[in-house]
Amino acid sequence: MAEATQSRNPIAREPHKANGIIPQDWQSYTQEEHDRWSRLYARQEKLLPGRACDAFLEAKANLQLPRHCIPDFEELSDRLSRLTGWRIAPVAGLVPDDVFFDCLANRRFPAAAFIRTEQELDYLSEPDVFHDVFGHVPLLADPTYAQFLEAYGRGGRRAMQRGQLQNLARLYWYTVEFGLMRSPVGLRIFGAGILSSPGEAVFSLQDSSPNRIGFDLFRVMRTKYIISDFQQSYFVIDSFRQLLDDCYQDFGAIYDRLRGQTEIEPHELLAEDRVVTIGDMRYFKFKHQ
Ligand code: HBI
Ligand code: FE
Repeated sequence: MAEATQSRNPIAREPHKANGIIPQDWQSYTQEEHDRWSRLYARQEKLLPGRACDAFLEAKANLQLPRHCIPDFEELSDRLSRLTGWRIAPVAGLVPDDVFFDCLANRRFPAAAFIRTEQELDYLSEPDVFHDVFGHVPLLADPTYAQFLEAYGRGGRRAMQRGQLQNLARLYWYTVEFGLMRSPVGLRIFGAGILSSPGEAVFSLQDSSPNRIGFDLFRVMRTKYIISDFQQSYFVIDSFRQLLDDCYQDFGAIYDRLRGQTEIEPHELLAEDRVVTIGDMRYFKFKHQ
């Protein structure tokens, strides 16, 4: 990661000079890097029919997301912006929270320009261009999802002012990154962290280990999460409309109520949960024994 960040471009080493946004410099990708994208794409494409939500599969086709080379962000942004006004802003890696929220509030999605190394093909801890563009960008073409993410960005500024970032980050984590959705034919994936991961695309839907729990905003904001492994609980929304309606409000009153509440452990189930499946935690017990 550090290596890739440094090689791409001088501004990447001093991101504060450009608010973290850098030129993508598409010409500088090597053939090996394009080929790596191609292999990551092919691997996910095989797994996602019947697992990813329809909105994702349709948007990916509508956007003509390139399969054989790393997308040119400008070209892709031109197609995306005709659909929902969203554009992709190339960044060197994680940007500061305030920049991140400002981008989202203005329908700009910060996407890493670098691609993971060959050694990190299966997992890397920081988002790269495959995670950001393959995982996140297609759903930005869905009008309801597009509106949700913009509202999330605006909520981010308010949460920062109120010192409530942790609660808001949990909402992002359990929806935008690791969310599941009901469909008439079973659960489907919409979280980008799952859509871009071969292991978790299967685990999140088919493994007996994790809990799958009906989405509840207040509950999710109380729930801790693990960053570098599969999730112990996944939350299931009914639709993007439900997600948007639940979240299209000032969270001030919710933050006030949260102050008196205990946090919930990632594996914990509550009596009031709308449980879809109770996990046997097999995977986590094995890992931590
Ligand atoms: N920067 N590029 C990038 N991508 C993210 O997902 C991201 C970020 N900065 C901050 C951040 N996420 C989190 O603080 C939010 O999820 C709350
Ligand atoms: Fe992400």
